Amino acid sequence: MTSTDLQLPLATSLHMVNGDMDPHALVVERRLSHMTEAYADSAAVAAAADDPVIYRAFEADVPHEASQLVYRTTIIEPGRVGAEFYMTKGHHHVVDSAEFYLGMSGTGVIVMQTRTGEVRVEEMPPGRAVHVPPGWAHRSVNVGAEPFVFLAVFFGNAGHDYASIERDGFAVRVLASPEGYRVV
Ligand code: M6P
Ligand code: ZN
Repeated sequence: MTSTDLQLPLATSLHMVNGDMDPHALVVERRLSHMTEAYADSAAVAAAADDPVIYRAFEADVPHEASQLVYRTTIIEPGRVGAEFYMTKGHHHVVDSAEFYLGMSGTGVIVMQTRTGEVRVEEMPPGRAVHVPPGWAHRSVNVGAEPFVFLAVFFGNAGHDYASIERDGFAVRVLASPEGYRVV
């Protein structure tokens, strides 16, 4: 096999504060209307004006195949729906497999939960890495006043399984409190 049979290395520039990725192949944008079921306070969902963007993600041009490492930066805007901070939908992987997270800027936490209901919450300040083991659903939450930006790396064949989280939710919520946030 010659080197021309191989995929070429890919280099991208990640902006450590605003999460931009150059070049990127895909942008995910989720507004409140895409995830109304995620928030506990349905009156606050109904009262929210202008269907705000909750988060965006930039993905590098890596094939979604086994043996590949796909990576995304995600930018969660600061804000709340009622007392609940802006957050990602959250998902399991279709193929149980690990994910690597790295906090880049802002103040956020990652909520992880097994299918039997065990929960762990980790803070992700800039420079903090979290290994999400296979079998743990994961959701990220912006608990600060600035955008929360992080890097996520996952296997190309992982797949996103949203259905079980849409149906059952997470066992805990991250709410505003006088100390900043509380997990209830
Ligand atoms: C992180 C990773 C991605 C995920 C994104 C948004 O970047 O976990 O795989 O797509 O957050 O989260 P979600 O897919 O749950 O909306
Ligand atoms: Zn994932």
